[in-house]
Amino acid sequence: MNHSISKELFEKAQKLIPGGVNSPVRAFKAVGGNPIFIKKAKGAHIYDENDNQYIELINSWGPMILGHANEMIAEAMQKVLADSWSFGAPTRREVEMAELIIEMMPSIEKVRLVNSGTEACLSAVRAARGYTQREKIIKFSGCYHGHADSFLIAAGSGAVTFGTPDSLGVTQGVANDTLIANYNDLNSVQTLVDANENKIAAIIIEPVAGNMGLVLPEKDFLEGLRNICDKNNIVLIFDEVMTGFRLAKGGVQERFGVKADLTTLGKIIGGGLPVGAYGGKTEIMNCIAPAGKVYQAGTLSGNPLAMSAGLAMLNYLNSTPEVYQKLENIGEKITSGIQKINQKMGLSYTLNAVGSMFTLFFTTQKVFDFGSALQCDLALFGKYFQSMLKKGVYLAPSQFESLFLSTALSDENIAQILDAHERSLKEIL
Ligand code: KE4
Repeated sequence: MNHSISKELFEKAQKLIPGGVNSPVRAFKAVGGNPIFIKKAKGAHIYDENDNQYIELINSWGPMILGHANEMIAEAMQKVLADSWSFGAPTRREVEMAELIIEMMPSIEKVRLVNSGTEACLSAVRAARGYTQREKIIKFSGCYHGHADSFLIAAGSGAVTFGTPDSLGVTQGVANDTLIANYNDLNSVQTLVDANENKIAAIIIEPVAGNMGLVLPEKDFLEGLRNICDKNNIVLIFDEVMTGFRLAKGGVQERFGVKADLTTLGKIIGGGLPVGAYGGKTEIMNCIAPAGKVYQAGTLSGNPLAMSAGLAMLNYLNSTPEVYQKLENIGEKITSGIQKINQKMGLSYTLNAVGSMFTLFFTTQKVFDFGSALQCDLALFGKYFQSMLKKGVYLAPSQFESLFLSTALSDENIAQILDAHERSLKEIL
């Protein structure tokens, strides 16, 4: 494949933009080589600047669940352009969006719209701190909630009392209020809660984790968190930025039957435009200004153009329940096809999957938390990624990411993906 234009653009971009990209994962650092620059996309395909075609398994990291350039969403945006698209004042569409989110996610009684998943998560934590008048939070290693300072924290030496910054520019002062637990390990949570009695405002978690590769909650893990939060008056925040409206109409909470006190949303909610949201119990959300004393604001929050795209997306998902069975079927066809090929080749790589999300881990060990995900052979993953790219299949450029399927994937696309998978394994092993 000729990637000459992407290469040229990347050289220029690196002189103008840090690392040549506007978000680190796009730089292909984890898989080597230069990133490809996307020119356009339609349905299940994306095209780079040299017009190479790829079958798309990232879908903008989740939002394009109906495939690219969906006509219904495009039309919804075109309809409003003539009426202007940003006012910085309340609009009807924001009320409709709030009503729809509350209908689709029953644990959400009140909701605030923002512009990204990061903003949703940092605001939800601030709301929990304001509501409980407590300062510390617990997050889980391997979970990602955006790039707010409080989340860029690793387990520190004083692990039960404070974390340590995981990024330059994050202060120890901030890190002191973030504690790190292990995914699927309730004891690690209980230990932190016992050592910080009445000091923990919130536990924030990806209820199905996608940012260490896909990791599922083990039986009773989420219920266990719910119980710990109820017993200790801690706000349980489910970060459903990836899973909301994807794993079910009501996200993980519907699929697994455990309700959060606050939920954060993003990606699909904007139909591909920048939208995030956080919401939950009325008594917590009423702490948010101007109803309460927790300040949070945003020039483009609830932006009317983004609302038109998001409303078209969510109204479709809300009124077409069969779309979720279609996503399950597509996910099942791809993952069972991969497993069959691996078994035929005598390979037992771990594949974690749920609905339209999955990760093939280059380890034969079970992957149930960040420590086990780190066992993967990252060099081999890099070779696999590049081999699949050459065969026209566009995967997430990191072992520690989930793939996101869309309803636009046809049986023919799936056959092409499986053929590329088999040929790539033969090439790299
Ligand atoms: P944004 O600020 O990127 O919209 O959302 C942050 C976020 C919050 N919570 C979860 C569970 C997320 O997955 C994300 C963002 N996801 C990454 C993919 N791992 C976005 C891709 C990127 O960083 O470029």
